[in-house]
Amino acid sequence: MSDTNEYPHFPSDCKSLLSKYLTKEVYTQLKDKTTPSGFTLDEAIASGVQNSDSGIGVYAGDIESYTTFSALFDPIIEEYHGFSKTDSHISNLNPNDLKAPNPDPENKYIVSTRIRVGRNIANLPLGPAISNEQRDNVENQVSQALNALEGSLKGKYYPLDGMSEEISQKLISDHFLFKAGDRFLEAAGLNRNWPKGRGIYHNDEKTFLVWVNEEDQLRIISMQKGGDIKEVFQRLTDAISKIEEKIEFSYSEHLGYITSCPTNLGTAMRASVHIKVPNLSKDYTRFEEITNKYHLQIRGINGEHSQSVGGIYDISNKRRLGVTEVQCVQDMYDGVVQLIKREKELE
Ligand code: ADP
Ligand code: CIR
Repeated sequence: MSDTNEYPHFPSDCKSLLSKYLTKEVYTQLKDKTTPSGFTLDEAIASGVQNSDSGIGVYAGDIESYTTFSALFDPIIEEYHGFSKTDSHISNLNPNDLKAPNPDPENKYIVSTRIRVGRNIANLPLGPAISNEQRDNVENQVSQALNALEGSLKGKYYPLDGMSEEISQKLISDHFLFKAGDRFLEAAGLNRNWPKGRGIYHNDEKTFLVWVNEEDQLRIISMQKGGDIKEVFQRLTDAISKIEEKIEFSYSEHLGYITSCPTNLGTAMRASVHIKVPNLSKDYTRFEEITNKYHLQIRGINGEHSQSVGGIYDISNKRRLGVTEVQCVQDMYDGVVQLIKREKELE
């Protein structure tokens, strides 16, 4: 991890929000501050300094990073989320408020639906600043809570440490498990002591999964084939409330659920479909017109920073903070309805 205490160099083609908002003045103002878990500005910016192709480029080491380094985080949060430092976040995880009849009952366009939230445990550092011992304690606490789940959420926790290469590769290519060695997370200190303390919990059908100690301490995931978005949301909200009976999550009135990457603050939710739009995606400008209008992000189908394969894209909500969970899923749903409509017109 770089810890230079000197204003970093950003190449002239660097477009990250870090390079935009880390002025020399802001750097000088913040460079000698530390949070209660000992996290520094140089650590917070290491990912964007080492990866000049970052979109954002910063990570928080603890909840206090967002206040200690607010001169940097506030404008980044404001630009990404359109959420100002005096706004408050509101949560709504009630699936009855979601209007989302299956937009593709014949399974022609939507390959699969996945909704995840990030969560971190209250009163502990986030991944970039957590100690090895604290990370192992998170793993114990979370795996115990998960192993006690019953009914359709019942499953098993599989630690990454000791998992065969064959099994982990299969879980990754089937879209169930996170990849190892992400360079953005590496530079942020999130891969320290890998693979210890990391793992995945899932039920037998692999419709409910929890990643442990990746970018966030928990990534709670509900997914299945096809486009029944409401069913996926219902399963997720049910799982979240069961886990919350055992574990208190880090939450603030202002920023909602606290996550290591500022793009995930608030709901920490990414609701996505893998959708086949081979015709529409040929006209990328038109494709982006629709995704921008509905506040959606386009990713490739093998996770963030990957490419599309066969005209299939990962489409998800971009807004997460200052909007409710129901609204995040509604954004994705409403945009997907339009994408399907447009794709049909082009067939
Ligand atoms: P995150 O969702 O945590 O932001 P990624 O973009 O890296 O992270 O995606 C994690 C994994 O989830 C990847 O393997 C990706 O292909 C898979 N995934 C995302 N959305 C879907 C979906 N709708 N259907 C199937 N797999 C998905
Ligand atoms: C970046 O800055 O590009 C990485 N740290 C990932 C940021 C979150 N992802 C996103 O908004 N697409």
